[in-house]
Amino acid sequence: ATITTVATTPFADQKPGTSGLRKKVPHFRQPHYVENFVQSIFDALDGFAGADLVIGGDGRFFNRETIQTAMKMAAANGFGRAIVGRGGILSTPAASNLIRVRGAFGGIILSASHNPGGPDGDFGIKYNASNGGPAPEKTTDAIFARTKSISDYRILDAPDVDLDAVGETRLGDMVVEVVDPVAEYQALMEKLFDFPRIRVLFAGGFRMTFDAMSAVTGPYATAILEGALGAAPGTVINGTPLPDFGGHHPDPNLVHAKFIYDLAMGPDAPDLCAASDGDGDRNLIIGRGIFVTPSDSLAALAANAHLAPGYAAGLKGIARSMPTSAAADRVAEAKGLKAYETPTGWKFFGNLLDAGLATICGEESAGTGSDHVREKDGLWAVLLWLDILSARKQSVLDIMRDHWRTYGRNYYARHDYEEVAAEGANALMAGLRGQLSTLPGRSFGALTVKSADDFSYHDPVDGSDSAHQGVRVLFEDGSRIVYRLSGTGTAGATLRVYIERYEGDRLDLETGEALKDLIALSRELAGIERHTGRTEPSVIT
Ligand code: VG1
Ligand code: CO
Repeated sequence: ATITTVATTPFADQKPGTSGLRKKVPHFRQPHYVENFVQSIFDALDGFAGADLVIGGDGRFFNRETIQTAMKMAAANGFGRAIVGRGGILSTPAASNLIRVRGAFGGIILSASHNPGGPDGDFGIKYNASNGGPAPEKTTDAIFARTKSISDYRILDAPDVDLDAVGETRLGDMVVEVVDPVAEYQALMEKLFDFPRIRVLFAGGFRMTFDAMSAVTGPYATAILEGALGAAPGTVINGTPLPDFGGHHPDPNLVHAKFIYDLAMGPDAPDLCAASDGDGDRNLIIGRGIFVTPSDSLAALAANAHLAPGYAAGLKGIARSMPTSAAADRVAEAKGLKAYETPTGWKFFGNLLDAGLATICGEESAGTGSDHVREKDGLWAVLLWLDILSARKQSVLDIMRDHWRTYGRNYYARHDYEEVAAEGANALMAGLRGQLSTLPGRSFGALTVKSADDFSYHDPVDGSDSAHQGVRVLFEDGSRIVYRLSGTGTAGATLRVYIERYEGDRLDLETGEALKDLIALSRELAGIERHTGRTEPSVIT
């Protein structure tokens, strides 16, 4: 096979967002678009000659084609081996694990996560470093800089590789190794959790429904829950990954996973309902009669993690993204652990995990994970819940009630205003930033603003600074409203408004009721209707 150098010109819009480059499929299918980005990744890296590269994705439309392109380019650029999931499948946490256990130089993960797939759906490419985690901003900035000056890329002229047979083949001088996407991941889970104890739980009649949303976790959940743990056949629903996710949004929230919410609230509710997203890094946890907000789930997992063998020695620290509720901070405080607050996006947890400063991390967007990999991990969170349930022999509802009695309750909601005009969204954020100096001391009904700022983060490990990570309005009583624009959308802008109130002993309120005045104020303060034309959010999570 020969290496071809192809002349190209830059695309202006290849700036990686919160989690890599995400665009509509037709956008990615423009000639040279994928190649430019992949070559820019390689050009931003150093010293990978002869090294291993993990490649895989969530199975969505355009996954296989892009893997072929990425493999041929990796071969032409001098990688020694590509490790690829069978069928092109690797969940994001499984890819992170594979990079780590194989000592790979890095990995290319193809996913647009919870966004819809198909010929007109979304697609994405991101690069993960040798620690298994999303490339830090220093690297994504270098990749972006390269996309703006690229003039050619290198690709091997060779026929496509068969992705469906496990084993080794060659692509020029590079070995292509197709691996079982589940095996290494399952082995890791068996190390972290008490599988025999969870088997006893299921054998005792514990019932569960796991909605894989026709996305990547199907094979993992089926092998682990129904296979290794003995959950009843049919526990995993929508377990076959489909290129278009069956036409649904593979987003495990109360809107797109309404089916399991209704199931959990219904008369024949299983003990546990759960779901994961397109690429397998998010999780939704609903016990019989109780939806556990992701922020609460992080707190409860941190409080109980020591019950699982992998965390029996206790935690080193707890990290959460800034918009995530402070429920986890209360657990950290009670346990004498350090709590970290990072900008949105898993890439900011990497340094804390690498340095041994934090063990468990989480985001309000249904992402929870630990130092076992360097991505959030949907199935891991479900298994940790199962391990805790099997150890405590209590229901999810009882565990959460007990948690709130111990730590108090952070009522929390996120209101998303999706696909609004970018101009209005930017004007709204500018308007908020303009109010930062005059807000402190102002009162709105019973609420008085204590402070207001635009969140910036100083990384305690590498000393880097990240500014403009979201506007925070903090009130005297500990309540807060946070505003930021999404960095993962592919159409227009999405405004996210995060609303939180802490209650020490009013533990049984309905969330909408508990947050009512803050919700009204969130709209008024930012002029949401004036700037976006919207009177109500499109999604509440
Ligand atoms: C969203 C979430 C963020 C998450 C990111 C990637 O980003 O808010 O918490 O890390 O998606 O998750 P944004 O910029 O749209 O708010 V995933 O599962 O899409 O890889
Ligand atoms: Co995801």
